[in-house]
Amino acid sequence: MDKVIDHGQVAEHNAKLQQNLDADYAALGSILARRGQDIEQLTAKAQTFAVALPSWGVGTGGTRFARFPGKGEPRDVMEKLEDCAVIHQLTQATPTVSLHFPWDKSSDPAAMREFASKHGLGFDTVNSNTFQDQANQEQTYKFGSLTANAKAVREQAVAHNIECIELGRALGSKGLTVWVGDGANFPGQHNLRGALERYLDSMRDIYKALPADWLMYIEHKLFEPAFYATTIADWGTSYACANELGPKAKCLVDLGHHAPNTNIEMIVARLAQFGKLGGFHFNDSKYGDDDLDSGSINPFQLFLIFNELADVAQRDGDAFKPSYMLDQSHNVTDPIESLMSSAIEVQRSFVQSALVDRKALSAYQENNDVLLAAQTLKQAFRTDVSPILAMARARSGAAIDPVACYRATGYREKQATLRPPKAGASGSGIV
Ligand SMILES: [Mn+2]
Repeated sequence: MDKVIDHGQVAEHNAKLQQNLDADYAALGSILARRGQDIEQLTAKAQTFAVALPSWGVGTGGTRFARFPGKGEPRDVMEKLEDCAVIHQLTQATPTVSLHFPWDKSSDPAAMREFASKHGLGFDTVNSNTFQDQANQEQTYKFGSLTANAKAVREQAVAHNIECIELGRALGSKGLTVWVGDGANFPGQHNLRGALERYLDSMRDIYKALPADWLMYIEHKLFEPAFYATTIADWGTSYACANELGPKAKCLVDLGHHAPNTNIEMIVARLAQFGKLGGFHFNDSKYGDDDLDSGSINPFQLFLIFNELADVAQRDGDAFKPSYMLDQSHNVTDPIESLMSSAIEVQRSFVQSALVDRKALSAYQENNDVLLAAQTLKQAFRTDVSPILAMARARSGAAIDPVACYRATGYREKQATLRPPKAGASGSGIV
């Protein structure tokens, strides 16, 4: 398999760190053994973890105010795939890429498939975009897309989503994520119930076009760009719509798309209980939809979400396979470094959730031993599983310290020469 980074450079980097890692791993192994946990099992589990990369995340995202692009950013979808290949090579935790159309529309999908498979990458769910107008587009989405009053606008938005399914099919994707910014900025702007009725009518047309083995993910978001009433604002609306549409429609939870202090792990539990939890867009936020790096603000929340997922896995076994994707905007960091660190943070929560003694937790809950129930979770969360994550990477051929290894390769500096800025480079917005 081709590598973007020379394999020898990764091996050289790992050789320098292996001895210290072995010592840290042995020390953690003894701590876990005293708790009756087998570090080897946890490492094997860590090696199974996978989260999809957003193609739009490898470029600087920017905010509503400005965008300050970095050097050597990808200018088209093939260069985005190249950066994704670096992230996967150094972490072995990101084997798929989620594309966004029309940003990633290519005249040569065969070349994309070939590059991806040569670098061990596959294609995750595809994302449609009816939240901005494209050049030469007939109808405008200024007053909505799937919910618009005008039939011609709705038809254009539906046709775009169906085209996304076709583009995804050609690449081996198995799902379509639909997020719309539709809503109202003023009371009275539109009929609240009418907008949702039109949304459902449009979504039914898209649903009909889903291949048999595809899922449709409904992504809700509290606000922005509609600041008064967003049509799909919350998990309740998302759940009701997924139910209306049918078994191939599921709900997608983007961590940043909630009001501050919302109990997101409880939303996860509810959606899982009723069979509608489809997947996640991981990121973090302090105020609104900040799209900060996963686990950078509230790592305990991320852990508690994975604790709920571990509970579901215990009940339903391997049948439960939610889709995991990072969805972040990188404004002041190198996007490759942020995505590698974030993939590892999500993987960290995944491994920490496996440390929870579920039998003990159930017993404490049964006996109303509140303190020890809470401490059972806290003990797992406080355990530094970094040596497990690093060992999983070393054994999978990735880098023990991905950011340090990446910096040592000089990849970004090289791209700054190879990728001079060009007009009309593809977008890297956020959703
Ligand atoms: Mn999202």
